[in-house]
Amino acid sequence: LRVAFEEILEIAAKAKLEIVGFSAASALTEEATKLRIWQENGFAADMKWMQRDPLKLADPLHLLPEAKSVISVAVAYDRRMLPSQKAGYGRVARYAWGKDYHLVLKSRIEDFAKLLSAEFGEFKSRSFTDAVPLLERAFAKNAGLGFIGKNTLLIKPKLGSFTLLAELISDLEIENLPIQKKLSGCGTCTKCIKACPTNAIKSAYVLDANKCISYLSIEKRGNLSEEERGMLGQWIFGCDICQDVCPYNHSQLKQQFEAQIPEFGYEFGVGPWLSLERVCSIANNQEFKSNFKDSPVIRAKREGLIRNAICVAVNTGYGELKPSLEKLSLDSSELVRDYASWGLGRLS
Ligand code: B12
Ligand code: SF4
Ligand code: SF4
Repeated sequence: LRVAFEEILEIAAKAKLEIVGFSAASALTEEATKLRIWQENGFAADMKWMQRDPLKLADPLHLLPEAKSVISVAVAYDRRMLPSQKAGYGRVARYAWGKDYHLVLKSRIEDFAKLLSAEFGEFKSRSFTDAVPLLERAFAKNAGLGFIGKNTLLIKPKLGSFTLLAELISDLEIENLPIQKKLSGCGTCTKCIKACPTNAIKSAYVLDANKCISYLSIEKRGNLSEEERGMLGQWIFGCDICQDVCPYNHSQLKQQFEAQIPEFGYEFGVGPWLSLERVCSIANNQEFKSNFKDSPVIRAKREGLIRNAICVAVNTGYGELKPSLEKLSLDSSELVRDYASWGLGRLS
């Protein structure tokens, strides 16, 4: 099925998707090589899904053999000024302030696909956001949505990097594609590399996940070393430091919430700060799931989030958490018990 890109843009606008670009559904061999080097350096840490064959991660045909195009979409999330820090709270990265994007953005893309098929007839497609074995940023960059910054994030001039990516891979052949404008990049700036408190950005464009607070607080299961516990600082879930310092994001911080997807506003989720007491009072996995079923925070699991909360309490000297830690030292989870005892020791 052949369709002109202008027609797709019109339908995307109806689906309330404004930042949309197109690229061919073919393997990105150069990117696959960079990914292989990254894997060989051990920078994927324990993320099994990032240790897959690089040629697969760089090739959308593995996801849809009939694919002809990748429609990439970027959506801004909550860019309001950060409300000031409260004692006894851990900081949450912006992308996780509101409702879970895996739910909201995925269904937006699916609605978009339905509108397309209502207009053009049936076609083969699959939609994804984040949870996909594909180099989403590389495809978004090739689709003209932005450039890759030295912090490895996709940056769109005039919008910054506080965006989430999604894509519709389909057998639509997209015609009349405009010639892409050459985007400016980072230039001589190295602010993100210098600001990263754990030196996780090894060199421009290369991130070692083992050292990234986002990895440690969200993806890493089980125990953290003594050093890693300190590395979390005040972050209970994710980290925004290498984006907060980026000049492309500065003019983007707003007083008012103006996002395409209202559910990304912090009123729809856990917000910028999570109470350490609240996290430590979650009695079991079921209660954890019902508390966070609509939030990206669910990814950390109960044990992980309590572990992080105790680290934040220790890192910020929040002794008021001790009564909760007393209770947790009798918890059914060994990891939680260990962290509770460690926290009690450190806060005494
Ligand atoms: C694994 C993963 C992580 C890991 C590893 C991050 C990383 N940089 O690789 C961890 C858990 C640390 C992580 C953290 C975050 N993540 Co994440 N993550 C992913 C995931 C699943 C895969 C990323 C990936 O492919 N990594 C592998 C490396 C090799 O890829 P890469 O860094 O893009 O490498 C390319 C370039 O850097 C370049 N390159 C590599 N080496 C070299 C060398 C030179 C010299 C040059 C020029 C280029 C170059 O080529 C590579 C191949 O294209 C994607 C979703 C997806 N399926 O793509 C989301 C994704 C990248 N994450 C996202 C987000 C929001 C985050 C966080 C901001 C969340 C937070 N606030 O805590 C942080 C940001 C940390 C950071 N600075 O990157 C968004 C980013 C949106 C955007 N605007 O870019 C994505 C796209 C999810 C989504 N659908 O929106 N994430
Ligand atoms: S997310 Fe935080 S820890 Fe990870 S690279 Fe950026 S500043 Fe460093
Ligand atoms: S802080 Fe500077 S170097 Fe880092 S991504 Fe932004 S512009 Fe690029």
